[in-house]
Amino acid sequence: MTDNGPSTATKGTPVGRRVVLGMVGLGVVGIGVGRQLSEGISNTVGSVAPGLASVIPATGGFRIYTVTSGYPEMAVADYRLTVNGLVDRELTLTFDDLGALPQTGITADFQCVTGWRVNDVPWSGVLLSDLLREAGVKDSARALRFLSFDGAYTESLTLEQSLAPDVLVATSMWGKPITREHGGPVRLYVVPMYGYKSLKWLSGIEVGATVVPGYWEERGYDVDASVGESNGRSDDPIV
Ligand SMILES: Nc1nc2c(c(=O)[nH]1)N[C@H]1C(S)=C(S)[C@@H](COP(=O)(O)O)O[C@H]1N2
Ligand SMILES: [Mo]
Repeated sequence: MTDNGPSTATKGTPVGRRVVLGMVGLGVVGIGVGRQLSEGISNTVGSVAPGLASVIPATGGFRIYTVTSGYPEMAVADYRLTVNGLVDRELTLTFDDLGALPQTGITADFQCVTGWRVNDVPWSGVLLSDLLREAGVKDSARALRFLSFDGAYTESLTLEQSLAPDVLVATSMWGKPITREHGGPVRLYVVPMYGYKSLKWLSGIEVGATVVPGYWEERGYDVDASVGESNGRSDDPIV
């Protein structure tokens, strides 16, 4: 019972999601139910009034999601990102290798398809387009598939979406290393799309010929997750 994610009550709500939504309505951090019950972590913030969740420094208004029973842990020294498939050069990058590539900072809102938004989050890391230039994308490539070292979550983008100037392989958030709960050491941040595109605990990028729908997309969410133009929502665009 630890399914969390982008569900809304109107669309194929996974088991467990409503429970979590009920808690976040009270301002509780929306962490996995199993972890919460077994470790009681969110109970420490359980009495915060609605709207005050942003005062919790650990999450700053984010609700922490995982589709597994916890948050995978990876020491920075052990971190590897593989880039393979339809590329000229397959890459296996360490965290330091990522740091040696051109660094880009992006400050933008983060919007989950369930309705919560965190304004003006500063991220930095390597633009996905810069990474793809390193690898060299073959002419036949049309899509990217992203893998998480949680062993369960996947995501997708078209090649065109991947080359946008606001899609980041992020290594820092709010000027600090990305925490384990937020998907550290490395996660995606896809500015123009709902949060489910921003895969946490990024471990692999497969360049391919066709889009392979990701975890929530296999469960009914739109493959094109543009904010305000997908999933039947009309949120303001993210700028
Ligand atoms: N690996 C993984 N990545 C994930 C998710 C997840 O459950 N597992 N949830 C997604 C969803 S639905 C959202 S809104 C954001 C939430 O990011 P946060 O947990 O840092 O708040 O992560 C996205 N990336
Ligand atoms: Mo989400």
